[in-house]
Amino acid sequence: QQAAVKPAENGLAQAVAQILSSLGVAPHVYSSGERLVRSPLTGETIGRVKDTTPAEARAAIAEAHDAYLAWRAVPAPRRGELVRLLGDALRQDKEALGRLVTIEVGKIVSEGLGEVQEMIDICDFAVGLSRQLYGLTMGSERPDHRLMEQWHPIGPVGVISAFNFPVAVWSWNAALALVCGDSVIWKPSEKTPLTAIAVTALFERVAAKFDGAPKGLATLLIGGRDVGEILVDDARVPVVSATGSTAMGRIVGERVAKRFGRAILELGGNNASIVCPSADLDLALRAIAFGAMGTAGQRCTTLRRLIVHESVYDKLVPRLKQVYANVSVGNPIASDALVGPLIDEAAFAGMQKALAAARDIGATVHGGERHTAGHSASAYYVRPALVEAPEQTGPVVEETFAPILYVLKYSEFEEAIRLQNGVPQGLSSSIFTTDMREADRFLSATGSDCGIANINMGSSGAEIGGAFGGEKETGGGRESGSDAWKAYMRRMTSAVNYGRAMPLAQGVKFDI
Ligand code: UN1
Repeated sequence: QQAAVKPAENGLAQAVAQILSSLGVAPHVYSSGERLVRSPLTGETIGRVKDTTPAEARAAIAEAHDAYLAWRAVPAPRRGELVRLLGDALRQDKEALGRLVTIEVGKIVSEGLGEVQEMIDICDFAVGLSRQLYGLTMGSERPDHRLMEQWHPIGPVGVISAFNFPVAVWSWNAALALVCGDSVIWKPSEKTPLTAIAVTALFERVAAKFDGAPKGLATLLIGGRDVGEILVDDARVPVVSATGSTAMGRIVGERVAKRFGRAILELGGNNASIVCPSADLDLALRAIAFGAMGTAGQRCTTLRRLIVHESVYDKLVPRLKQVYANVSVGNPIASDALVGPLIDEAAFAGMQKALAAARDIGATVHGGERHTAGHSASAYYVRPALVEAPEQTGPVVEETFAPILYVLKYSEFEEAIRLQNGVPQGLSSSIFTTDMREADRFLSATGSDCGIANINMGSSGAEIGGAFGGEKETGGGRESGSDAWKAYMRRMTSAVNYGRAMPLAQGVKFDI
């Protein structure tokens, strides 16, 4: 895959061309059949890419399958060495790649860099993991028998990623899959192909110098839904890891299940924080601000609901209103604004629709308006919205991928837990309290029903060391740390008879 930029097109396109070439992507001008890539910072076209054709996609999957057949025979620690080198290359190119993330997605500079750091971290994790792909041994019930399990490579892993973490999500999957002995086929969001092309070029540079890395070990499919469907339906791809909306995941999950593949789904979140009477409000305020407004509300872990005890509501909410009214919104490469643009016009329309629905249920909306002064007409900058909602209904139970924080009031702790769990999604959650009973209750079986539950922290910004994902409509998948690697391998259970008799399990007799 090549990225095409007409150098004279505009200043931002020129900057992108420079970054791409520093990352080893040769500029190339297409004359036809191109997909335009735009930057949400200004709405300008920053590149042109060609979609992968169905025939090319099938050929790439075949090549990835061949690559897996060779790669699975390479010892795991040696596979880890390739991932170590990938991490080194990412360290070297962190600035350039982070900047490209900022230009293509609109994240502020430190978040663009943070995303690349997340890639480096998961590479480090995977290198260690390459010597720790442990199976168990069990006591056999039969004399002179050994019972054990091993974990083996499974095949090409399909990765479908969303625009909001255009490179980190690939790395959570790819770094693990590669040490597990799998190849990787990536279908990034059609909104962010340039960062994907850059990362793939960087990987190819590393792999080309690595003795024993087969061609097609990590490949890229560019395009929209039709290209993704080819990946989802291909039985040569035993695992498909998909990040994005619940609507997308429902389709991917069903289609992958139909052919008995394994889907790892990381879908919508409608994450809440509970603020208890004993909370440290200064600390909570900072955590809430980053959780709800960071990444312009476009993380799946973004804080979307705040459940505040009535005794602290009038202390906390006026302070929050002030923060919302004053937070800097703007182009993150032209200023040090903390809130960048929404990804596109559709995201803006979705936000306005949710705010209108909130007014319909009697909510009071603070902020949420578009900032146009000094911005191009095709860039969508908004003031984050703080919405005091009378009850948890309508837009409050939905995920809108924009900076909207719904604030609800509670009086009894049980009610707060009920509200926290009373939405279809189950990704992340948190509680602000200094009461140890409340804190531990929140983490217990009868507390939060989410995949992630934090104490005195926000809902977003998880470290790679833990398993990442959530329950209910979030899809149930786990990626990244802990033992998430097991989803990228097949488990083999083996019994070995080292005796001279042939006892059967469960005491069954069958004497011939
Ligand atoms: C996502 O928004 O898809 O926990 C992932 C976080 C990040 C990952 C977010 N480490 O917010």
